[in-house]
Amino acid sequence: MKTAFVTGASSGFGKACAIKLLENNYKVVILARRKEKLVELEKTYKDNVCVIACDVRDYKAIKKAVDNLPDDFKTIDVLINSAGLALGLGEFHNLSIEDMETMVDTNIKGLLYVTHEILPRMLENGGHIFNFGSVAANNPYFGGNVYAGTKAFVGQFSHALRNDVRKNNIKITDIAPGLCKTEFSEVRFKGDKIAADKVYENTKYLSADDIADTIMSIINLKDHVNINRIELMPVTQTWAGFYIQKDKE
Ligand code: NDP
Ligand code: 8X3
Repeated sequence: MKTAFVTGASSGFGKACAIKLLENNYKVVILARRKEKLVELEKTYKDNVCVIACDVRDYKAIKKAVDNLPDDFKTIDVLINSAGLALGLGEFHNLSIEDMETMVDTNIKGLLYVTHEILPRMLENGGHIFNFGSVAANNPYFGGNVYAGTKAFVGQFSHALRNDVRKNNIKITDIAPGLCKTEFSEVRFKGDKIAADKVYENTKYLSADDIADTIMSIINLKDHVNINRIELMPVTQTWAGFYIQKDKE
């Protein structure tokens, strides 16, 4: 039986991926801050689940949790770095320092902390790391600023890291989704459900299950195939083009 380690497993993509992996006969370590949400999964999948209630921004806690994984969860075959968030959708100069730091600390440093501790467990037998980037990394939009920058980091880090571990049979995939309904917008708009619902109003968006299906099909590719980066959007979503300020002659 293979083992996966999934961050952000209390909601959205992480949760959907954890369930998909469990349904496909994986043991899964599920990590997020909200223990009560993780325990729900544990109730269903019992011994095949190992719960870690932890903040990815806390390096010492991550290291301790990984160092103390139960014996039958110690060798990790698949790491899914899904923990992440956007805060706000306004001008950078109006973004609070706290929100800026939360995005950088979670999306960049948290992902690095987890990867740094899990990667050594893949060096001998190989493995597959999925990092959640975003369409925001390469498609600038108003208010994306810091969030988009963190996701560009994820994309570049994912590519760069491949060079370090090519000899170890470790695959790395930057998965970059577009519009997908999860808790993402509720978090971005700080619990304003009306603003969050507006994002998905009257259109067809991706589901977290679409993303989990995509990851599962990439996992099931032949051993010698690495998908470096996959960007996916609903059919309803395309690009907005350039804006030109017209009152500046
Ligand atoms: P959700 O808000 O539904 O899930 C985010 C998950 O991250 C939750 O499980 C949350 O758990 C966890 N998380 C957040 N902060 C921390 C932290 N400090 N420590 C540990 N866990 C944390 O969003 P999505 O599932 O949609 O997002 C998953 C990833 O995909 C994110 O990186 C996001 O940026 C990216 N993404 C999302 C898109 C979308 O449209 N939904 C599109 C493109 C990329 P808890 O609060 O319990 O800690
Ligand atoms: C989430 C998708 O377009 O809101 O990464 O940035 S978007």
